[in-house]
Amino acid sequence: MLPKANLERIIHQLKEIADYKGDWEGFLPIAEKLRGGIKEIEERSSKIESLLIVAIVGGSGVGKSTLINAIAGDKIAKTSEMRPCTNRPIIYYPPGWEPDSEFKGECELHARSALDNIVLIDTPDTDTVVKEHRSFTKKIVEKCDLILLCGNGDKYLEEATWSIIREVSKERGFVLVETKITSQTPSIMDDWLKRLKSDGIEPLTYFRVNALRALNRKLGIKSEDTETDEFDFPKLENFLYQQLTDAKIRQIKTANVHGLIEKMMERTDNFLHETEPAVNGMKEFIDKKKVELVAQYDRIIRTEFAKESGTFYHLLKDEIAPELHGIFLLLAQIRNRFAGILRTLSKVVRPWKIIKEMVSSNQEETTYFEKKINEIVSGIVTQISSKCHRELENIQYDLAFALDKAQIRKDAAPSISENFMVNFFNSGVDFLKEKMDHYLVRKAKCLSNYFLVELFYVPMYIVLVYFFWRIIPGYFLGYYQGKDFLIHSCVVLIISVLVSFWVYDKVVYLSARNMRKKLAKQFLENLSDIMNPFVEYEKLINEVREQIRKIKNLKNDFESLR
Ligand SMILES: Nc1nc2c(ncn2[C@@H]2O[C@H](COP(=O)(O)OP(=O)(O)OP(=O)(O)O)[C@@H](O)[C@H]2O)c(=O)[nH]1
Ligand SMILES: [Mg+2]
Repeated sequence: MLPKANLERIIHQLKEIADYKGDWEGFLPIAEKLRGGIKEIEERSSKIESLLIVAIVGGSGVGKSTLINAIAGDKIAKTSEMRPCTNRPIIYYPPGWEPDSEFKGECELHARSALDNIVLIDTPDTDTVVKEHRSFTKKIVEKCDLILLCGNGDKYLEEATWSIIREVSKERGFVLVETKITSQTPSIMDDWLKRLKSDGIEPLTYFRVNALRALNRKLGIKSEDTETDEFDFPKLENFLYQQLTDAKIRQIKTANVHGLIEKMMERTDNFLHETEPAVNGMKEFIDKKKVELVAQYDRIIRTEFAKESGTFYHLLKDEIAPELHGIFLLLAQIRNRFAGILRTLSKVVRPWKIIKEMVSSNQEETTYFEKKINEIVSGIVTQISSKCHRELENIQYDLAFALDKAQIRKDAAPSISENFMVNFFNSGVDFLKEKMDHYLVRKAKCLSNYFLVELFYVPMYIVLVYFFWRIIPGYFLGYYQGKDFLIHSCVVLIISVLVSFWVYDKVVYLSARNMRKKLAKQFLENLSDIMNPFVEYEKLINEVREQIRKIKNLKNDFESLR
C-alpha cells in the first residue's frame, strides 16, 4: 500500500502529466480523462476514513432487494415477482451519516442503527429496458467503495451488468453473492470466479445465500418452503458487521485508489504503445535526413570559402595591425595609408563606385567583416537551397504522414521549405560571425605577441650590432667609417627590416589560409545544425518525448513505491 506522502507524490506527477496542453493532439483526450481521474482520486483519498459505501448490484430479480431486507431485518425495499421492481436506489445507513445532496434527491433513505461502519445501497436492476434504472445504478457504482455482486443460476454472466462493472473492475472491491440457494441448487461459483478473473477481477470473498429464508426468519414469517437452510447468510452478516473493521475499510478504499491510478496508467500506457514507436520513428527519420542532406554539399562549401581567401588575410591583417609594436607597427600603418590612398584614387578614376557605396551604406550599416560573412553564407545558401528544394518537398510529404501516425497536430510545424533559405542564412551568418570573431582575435593575439615580433626583429638587431661594432671601436681608436659604410649599412638595415616584415606578412597570410580552411571544415561539420530545416519538428518531438518521459517516470515510481 502506498503511504500518504507517496500517494501525494504520485498525484503531483499525474497532475503534471494531465496538465499537458501542447500539440500532441492524441494525448489531449487522455489528459482530460486523467484530470477527471485525479479529481476522483483526491475525493476518494479525502474519504479514506469515512464509512464504506457498499452497493448491491445485479440483474433484475436476482434478489437484491430481498438481500438488503434480510440484512436490515425489515422490508425497507419493495420486492416483487414482477420485473423490474426497484426503480431507485434504497440507502440503508447508520444515523449520523450525512448523505450527499445527490443521494437525498434521488434515493430512498433509511437510517437504522444496526449498521456501524457501512452504508448499504440496493440498486435498481442493470438489465431491463428501463434506461433510468441503469443510469441510477451506474451513478451508485461510481460512488461506492465495495460492490456486492448478486447473481444466480439464471443470471450471472449477463453483459448488461458486466458492462457496468467492467468499467470499475480495478477500482472497486468485489464480493460475490450467489442468491436463492437451495439444497438442489448447483453452484455457479467456480464458473463465475473464472469469468471474473478473466476480466481482471479478484473478489475479496464470496457467499452462497438464501436471503428470503433469512428475511422470513427475522420477520417471523412462516412460508411454504420446507427447507430452512440460509447457507452462507450468517457468514455474510458476519462479514458486513464484524470483518469490515476500520482497518479493513481503509485497506479496501486505498486499494480502490490504487486501482484507479493503475487504470489511468494503463490508459496512458496503451496510448504510448500506439504512438511512441511513431514518435521515435519520426526522430530517426529526421536524423537520417539531416545527415543525408548535408552529405552532398562538401564541395560547394569549400569552393565558397576558397573564393574568399583574400578576405581572411585582410581581416587578420586588420586585426593584427593595432597590436603590433615598433617598426612593424609603423610599416603596417604606412601600408594601410597607402592602401587607403589607392582606394580613394580608384574611386576618383571610377566615380560610380562612390555612388554604389553610398547606396549600399544607406541600406545597411555593415562592416567589411559582416559584409564578407554575408557574401560567403549567401553564396552557400543559394546554391544549396536550389539543389535540395525538391528533396525537401518529398521529405515534407513523409513528415505529414509521420505526424499523423504519432497523433501530433498536423499544423503544429510549418512547411520545412517555407523559411528554409532565411533560416539557413541567419544561422549560417550567426555561426560564422561567432567562429570568425573568435579565431581572428585568437590568431591576432598570437601573431602580435611581443616576443614573436621581436624574433622577426633579430636580423635588424644583427645589422645594428654589426654597425655599432664597426663604428664604436673606430671612434675610440681614431679611425672613422666612411660615408659609404653608413649608406650601405642603412640600405642593409632597411632591406633586413623589409624582408623581415615580408616574411612576417607571409606568416600572417598562411595563418589566414589555415583559418579559412578550419572555418570551412567547421562550417561543414556543423552544417546539419546550421541548415537544419527540421528545427520546429525537433521542438515538437522533444515536447512529446518529454511527456513520454514523465509518463514512464510515473509508471516506474508507482511500481517502485507500491
Ligand atoms: N425462493 C427464493 N426467492 C427469492 C429469494 N430471494 C429473492 N426471491 C424472490 O425473487 C423475486 C425478486 O426478488 P427481488 O429482491 O425483488 O429482486 P431484485 O433483484 O431486487 O429485482 P429488481 O428490483 O427488479 O432489480 C421476489 O419475488 C423474491 O421474493 C430466495 O432466496 N429464494
Ligand atoms: Mg429490487
